[in-house]
Amino acid sequence: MSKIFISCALPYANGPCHLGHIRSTYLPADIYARYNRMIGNDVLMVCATDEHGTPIAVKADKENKKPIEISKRYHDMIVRDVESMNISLDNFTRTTDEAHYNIAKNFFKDLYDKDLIYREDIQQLYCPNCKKFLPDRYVEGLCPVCGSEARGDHCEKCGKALDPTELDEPHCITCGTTPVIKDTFQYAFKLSEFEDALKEYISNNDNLPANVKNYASNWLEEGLNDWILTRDMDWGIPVPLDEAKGKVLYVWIEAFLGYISSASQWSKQSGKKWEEYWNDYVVHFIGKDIIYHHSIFWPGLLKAYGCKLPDMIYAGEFLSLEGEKMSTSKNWVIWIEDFVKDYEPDLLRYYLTINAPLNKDSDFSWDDFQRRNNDELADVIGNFLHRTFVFTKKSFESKIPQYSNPSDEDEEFRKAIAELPDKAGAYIADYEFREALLEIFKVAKKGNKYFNDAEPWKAVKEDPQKAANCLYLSNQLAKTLAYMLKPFLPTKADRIAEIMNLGSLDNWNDAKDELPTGHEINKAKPLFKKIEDKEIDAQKAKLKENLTTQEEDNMSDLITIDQFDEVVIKIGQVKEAEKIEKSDKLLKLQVDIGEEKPRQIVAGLAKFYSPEELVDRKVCVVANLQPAKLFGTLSEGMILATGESGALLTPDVKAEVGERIQ
Ligand code: B3M
Ligand code: ZN
Repeated sequence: MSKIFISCALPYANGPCHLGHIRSTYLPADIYARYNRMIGNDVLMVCATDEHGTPIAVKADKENKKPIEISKRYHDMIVRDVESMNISLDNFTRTTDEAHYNIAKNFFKDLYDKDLIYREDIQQLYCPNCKKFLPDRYVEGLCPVCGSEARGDHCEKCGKALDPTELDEPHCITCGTTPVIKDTFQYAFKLSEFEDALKEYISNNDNLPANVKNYASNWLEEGLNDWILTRDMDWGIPVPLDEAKGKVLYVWIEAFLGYISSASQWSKQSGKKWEEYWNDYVVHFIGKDIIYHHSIFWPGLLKAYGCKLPDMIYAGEFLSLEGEKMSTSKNWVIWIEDFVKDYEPDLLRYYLTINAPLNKDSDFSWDDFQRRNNDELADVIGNFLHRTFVFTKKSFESKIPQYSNPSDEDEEFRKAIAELPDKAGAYIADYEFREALLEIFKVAKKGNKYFNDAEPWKAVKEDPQKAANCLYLSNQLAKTLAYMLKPFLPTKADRIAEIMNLGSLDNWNDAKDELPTGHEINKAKPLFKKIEDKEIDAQKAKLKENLTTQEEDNMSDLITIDQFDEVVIKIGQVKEAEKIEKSDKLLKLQVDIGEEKPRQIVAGLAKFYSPEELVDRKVCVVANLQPAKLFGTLSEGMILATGESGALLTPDVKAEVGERIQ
């Protein structure tokens, strides 16, 4: 028996789960974990939400909330989504957990004390308008390697991990300003010292799949730079050094340690040692966009710490949706929450597994989902099971009949059933989940053909032993299918087990024992049903509708005249102006826009104008903005001014107060 440490990449707690998360990471990890438990291996499967870093901080800024409020909200949603898909994690924690903070700080200290982390004066991007450093996702621009649009920390297109200063045409994501370069200091990890060790790890590890090996060796050929491990930010784990006030650990270094903190939390609860699992066999399931981090940074850190390196890194390729790249910002996405409202999770688990091998890109399309559900799950697997159960009840009093004087066809079919557990198991053990499911499907298809050819409904009168043999074997296959489907479709497999009185399906090899003659089964209800065209049409329409509303906001930089028309800009005149206490940016203005009462508007003009300078000035006012409170003061509009210099837009003298700009 082996002990196996399985991890799923830590989802950022800045959004719920969609189909892509499930396909690339959770589902393959779950299939692998369930299978291994069934063959008697001792599995520890962990994950956590990744709650620091700019993705969450940026979202919090946008929503005017604290980062922890954002991460808690999405942590809860992610737990809900993962549970709804029946992902059998042994522990799921958070990187904001106190124990995680301690593990991360100690890890940093360990490397620092070994002189593997050093202080370095560096230059970083700084937004002169927002007056802050722009780490990672606070900046976007063009990837220096492939030229696509990229975030400051990473290019999604080519997968390269980036430093924001490398970006071409960078801009601050908060205000759009082109950042300047400013001096600061950070702490760097001597990654370059591990270049040879990493080369050896990647080239000598035959287990690593081709995509991981190829990416990693290409990057290694370019040579490794040291890796900056800290950031000037508030949100994160403080760097555990007195001289490093205001600095936090870079989210990636501590996110990796989330695997460890989740496992150690589990150890505390279970009394078992997670280290035994790590030291035996470790597999990380990740998406292909983070191969760089897992094949280079993480093994580098582990080497430095003096720990065993992962045995396997399995990287799922991308999932597109209806032939287009998924995009959460464009809402071109199917959320798990929505999916499981309409369909059982097993149907999705089936589709995402059978549709393409994990190491190839795959596409989710509603038509294809319907086709596979109807033609494969319902027509082949469901139909085979149902006719077997119904016929057993009808003609054999719900008992497994006797098998004797088998024909060649019977024996050939019996052999195919007997061979299935080892064949499918070997594929799963090799991370070839689709191949395993195809093998299972193939035998189910064979079962249908065998049943048709044997015509037990006729044979039961003309040649009762032939019918008995047919139902004996069909029930054996039904039983085998229950076991084989368990890692893939756990709920449906349990339903088959209930119908057949199999008990719990926790031992893969029990599939090999034939059910004895006389074993009684229960009345069956159909396990799979067909999905109608009109449902699929509705799903497709919903997807498009969601996109179009979002599309107007996000898809293009151009707006229509109608969209422009939604913004009501009026000529106003400042009647009163005063400073807002404790703010060096804001002024409180009373502006006449031709309405009964002047509007109170809070404007970020204090740096550029004194209150006196503004009184009586004519200005342009966005009049239909939702009121908001700034520094506790109500603001009922916006004064137009330029970003950097704060220059007011003032109309020509002839403009009348209250006139609309159009
Ligand atoms: N939080 C998610 C991602 O980039 C990132 C993974 C961390 S795994 C240690 O997909
Ligand atoms: Zn800015």
